[in-house]
Amino acid sequence: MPKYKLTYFNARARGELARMLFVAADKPFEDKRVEFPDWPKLKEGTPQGSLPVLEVDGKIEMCQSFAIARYLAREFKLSGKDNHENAIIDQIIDTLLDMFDPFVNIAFNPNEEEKAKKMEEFYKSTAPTKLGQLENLVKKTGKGGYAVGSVLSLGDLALYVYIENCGLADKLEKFKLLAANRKKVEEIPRVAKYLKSRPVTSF
Ligand SMILES: N[C@@H](CCC(=O)N[C@@H](CS)C(=O)NCC(=O)O)C(=O)O
Repeated sequence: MPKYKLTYFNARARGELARMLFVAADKPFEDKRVEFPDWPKLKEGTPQGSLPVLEVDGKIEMCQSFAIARYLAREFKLSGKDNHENAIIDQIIDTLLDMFDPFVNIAFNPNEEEKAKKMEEFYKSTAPTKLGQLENLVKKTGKGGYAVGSVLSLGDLALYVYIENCGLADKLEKFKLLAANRKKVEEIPRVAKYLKSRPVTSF
């Protein structure tokens, strides 16, 4: 079994999907959480000056959160069963990013007044539009509560993490399939245990 080390900040954000893949697949990994004051001196030693970074057996080192997630999903048999299912998972991921990217831009806006106005607009317009598109994808391709096909995949875990990252986990009343999908993920005993014990962070 390869030795995995995931380095990210002490936050969920772009690191949590890889963590969830390890947990769902029951693969041990070192969960290295860098504190923000320690980051500047580590930054230069990373492949692109950003986190997350994944190391495998101390030899392979890669960055870019979704390259890491797809790599782990392929290793752990959590990608789609064929090219078509993988394309649907990719559509889910890209739709989630269409939602997460504007959310991050707004969340880091230093102008508090503008931030509040744009955040309101995000929850009123961008988020429901994107959630509606995701609900349609799941409706078309998921079975028995799963997002794609009838088994757990990267698609389910990406939905779980990025819906939470955008502060939408408790705003799914109108999106029944997405809500049911969240429940499906939370019901996996290893995941349930992890969700209860993971560090509590604000994002
Ligand atoms: N597209 C990259 C973005 C990576 C990224 O922006 N990471 C942020 C944390 S979420 C980071 O390392 N920020 C610190 C910095 O850029 O110095 C990915 O998905 O991994």
